[in-house]
Amino acid sequence: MYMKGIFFFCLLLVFLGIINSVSAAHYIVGIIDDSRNGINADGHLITLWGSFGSANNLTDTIGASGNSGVSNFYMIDCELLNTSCNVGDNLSLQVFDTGDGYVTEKFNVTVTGAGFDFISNITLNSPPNFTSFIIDDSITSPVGEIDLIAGSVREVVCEAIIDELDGDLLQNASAEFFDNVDSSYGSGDDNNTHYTNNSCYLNTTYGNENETQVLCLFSVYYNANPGAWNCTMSLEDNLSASSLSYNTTTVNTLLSVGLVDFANFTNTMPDGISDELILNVTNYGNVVINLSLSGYGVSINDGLAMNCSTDSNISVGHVKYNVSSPTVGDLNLSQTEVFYSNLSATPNINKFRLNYRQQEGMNEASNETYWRIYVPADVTGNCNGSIVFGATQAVAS
Ligand SMILES: [Ca+2]
Ligand SMILES: [Ca+2]
Ligand SMILES: [Ca+2]
Ligand SMILES: [Ca+2]
Repeated sequence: MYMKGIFFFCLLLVFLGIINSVSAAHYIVGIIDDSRNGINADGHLITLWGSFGSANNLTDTIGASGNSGVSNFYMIDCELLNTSCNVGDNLSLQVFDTGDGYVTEKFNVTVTGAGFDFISNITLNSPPNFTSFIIDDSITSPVGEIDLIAGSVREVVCEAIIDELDGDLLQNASAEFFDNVDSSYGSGDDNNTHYTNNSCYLNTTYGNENETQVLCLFSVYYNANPGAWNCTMSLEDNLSASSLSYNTTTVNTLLSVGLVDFANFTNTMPDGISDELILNVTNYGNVVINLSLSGYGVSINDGLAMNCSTDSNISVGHVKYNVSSPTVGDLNLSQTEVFYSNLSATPNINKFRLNYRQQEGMNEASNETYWRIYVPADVTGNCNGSIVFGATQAVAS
C-alpha cells in the first residue's frame, strides 16, 4: 500500500506541475485514510476555508470522483477562495458529516511559496464501537433477570464496553431503561415503564487505552412492569460521532402486600360480635393481586384464631372477613355470617384484584378489608393471634 501511495503521489506531482505552469493555482493536497472500522474515505466531502471564516470555503470529493482522481486523495486550489490565498495564510480543512456520521477532526495547513502544500495522512473518524452490553442487578445468577425489591428500589446497571478505535475521549453517555412493550426509547420517565440516566459513569481505566467501561445506573421501583425490558445506551466520541446499542432483560414478577403490624378488635364482649375492624392492604409488588388469608393462635395450623391469657382460646373460624365491602353497625352472629366469610387455618384465596401502584406522587395501590370476631361466652382475658396475608397473582379480569 505504501508503494502504491508513493506512485500515485508522484503522478499527482507531475499533474500539479503541469497545472502550475499554466495558471496561478496553489493546490492544497492530502490524504484521508479510510476509517479504522473500514469505511472508505472516497466519496466523502472535504471542506477548505481560510481566515475569513468557514463561509468562504471550497470543497472537494475525496478519491477518484474528485479533483485528484486518486483514491484517498483530495486536491483543492486555494486561489479559488473568495479571498485568494497568500504565502503564510493559515487554512483549515475538515471532512464534515454528510449523512453517514463520518467526519475528521479539523486540521490546518500554512500556505508556502511552493507550488502546492501537502498534508500528511488524516484518518476518517470511527464512531465508538460497542463490544459488549449487559444489563443486571446485584443478583447475577441466573443472568438476564431483574428481581425487584418489595416496596423499595433495586439498582439496575446497564454496562457497555466501548472500543474507541481512534482513542478518542467519550462524551454524552446516556441510557434509557424501559418496558419493551408499553414504552419506547425517547418516552417520558414513569416508574412503571421508563427510566433515564443522562450522566453515565465512564471508567477509562478499564481495559486497554482505547477501551472504556460505561456504567449507567437506574433505581428501579418495585412497581416497574414485569416482562421484557430494554436498555438502550447512546454516546459520542469527542468529534460528536455517536453510537447507540441496546440489550434486553426480564423484570420478574413481584408479589408483595403491606399491612399494619398490629390491630385491635374493639367492643369484644363474651358471646358477642366485635365492631368492624378495617385493615388496609397495600400492593408493594408489580402485579394485580388477590389475597390469600389464613390465621393461627400460637403456631401455624393450630386451628385457633387467638390464644387467651385465661387458658381459653378462640377457634379460627370465629374470625370473620369481607375483602370487598364494609357492613356498619352492631351485628349478631347469624347476621355476621351473611356478610362475612370465616377465616381458616389453611390459606384461602380471595378475589381482591388490587392493582399495583401506577401513580408517581402518591401510592394509590391500597384497599380496605373488613374484619370482625365472635367471642365465645367462655372466653376472658387478653387474646392474641395472627392473621396471615399473602398475595397471589390475579389472572386477567
Ligand atoms: Ca472516534
Ligand atoms: Ca439479576
Ligand atoms: Ca481504558
Ligand atoms: Ca405510572
